[in-house]
Amino acid sequence: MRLTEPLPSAESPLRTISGLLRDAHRWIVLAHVNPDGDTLGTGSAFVSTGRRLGKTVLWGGPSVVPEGYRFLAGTRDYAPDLLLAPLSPGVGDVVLALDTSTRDRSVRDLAVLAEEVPLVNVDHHEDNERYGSLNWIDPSASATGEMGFLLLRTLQQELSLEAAEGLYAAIATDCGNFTFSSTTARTHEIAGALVASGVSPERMEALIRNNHSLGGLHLRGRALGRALRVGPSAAMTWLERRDFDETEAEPSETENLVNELMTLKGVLFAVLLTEEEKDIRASLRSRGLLSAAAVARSFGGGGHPQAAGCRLPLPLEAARKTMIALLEDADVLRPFARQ
Ligand SMILES: [Mn+2]
Repeated sequence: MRLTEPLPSAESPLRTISGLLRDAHRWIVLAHVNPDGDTLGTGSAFVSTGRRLGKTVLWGGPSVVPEGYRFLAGTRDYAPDLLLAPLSPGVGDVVLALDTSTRDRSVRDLAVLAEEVPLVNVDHHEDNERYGSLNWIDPSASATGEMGFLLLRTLQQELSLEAAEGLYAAIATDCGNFTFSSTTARTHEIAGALVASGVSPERMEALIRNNHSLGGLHLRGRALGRALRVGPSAAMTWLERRDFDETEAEPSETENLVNELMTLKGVLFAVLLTEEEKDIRASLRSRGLLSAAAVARSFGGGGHPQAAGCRLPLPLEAARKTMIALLEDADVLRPFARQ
């Protein structure tokens, strides 16, 4: 396929990274904590392509793969609670961190890597800490999957169907099925190339979205039933620990739930608070002037301007009050001016 945008130039990290991957004997592919479709879909594509290229490929991260993503190739060998030290990384190995903006979101012992082992950090989060020995950060990419496509295509002309499905899952989940403002012509061109190579959008939709448990549906119902408007243009809801216990829903059932709040007319900012064992996890979405990433950062979190997350070391009630106080400030919630 022909991309209308030029391929990155020779100085691009793309060429250096693909050279490293080609020369390495073993790839260690890392996903971030609480993995989502982007880190897992992109990882899956690297795992299957690496194996076809004759590499030894290990894949893992700090958490388990949520039930809903187990359709991705290679997830059966995914190592949860992965540590690098027992793998004795050395010359001939490459460690690839995908979609992981900070060291904290990766495996616990990332620091054990010796200087001769390249740590390649491929990500599209603007606030990426550039902790790799090689960093390719492209905030214009709607998903790390877009970058994965460009990388893998330099390594292998024809992607396998399972690799193409992984990349499609990564992109479709991270750009809200091609509806978020991060979606560009390049996003569609890459998705188009993946469809041309055999990916069925209908099959992917069924695998990705139509896989909730009844408990998960009830859990979402509880959150939606509590939704409230805050100030002129924000919405908020929350889930308590007992909601998970009583519905027997997996924590991953809340993925994308916060986006439901954005379907309320006039809502420019949405917050989902989830009570966890030690603190409250906040998922933030924005399509106004108030950056979700800026709010997340003010609580020690991070993300993208339109989608971000953080943790509040507070009881649920206090977390709710904190967020309401912040969102009642109407000034920061005006919509983007039309260009
Ligand atoms: Mn991502």
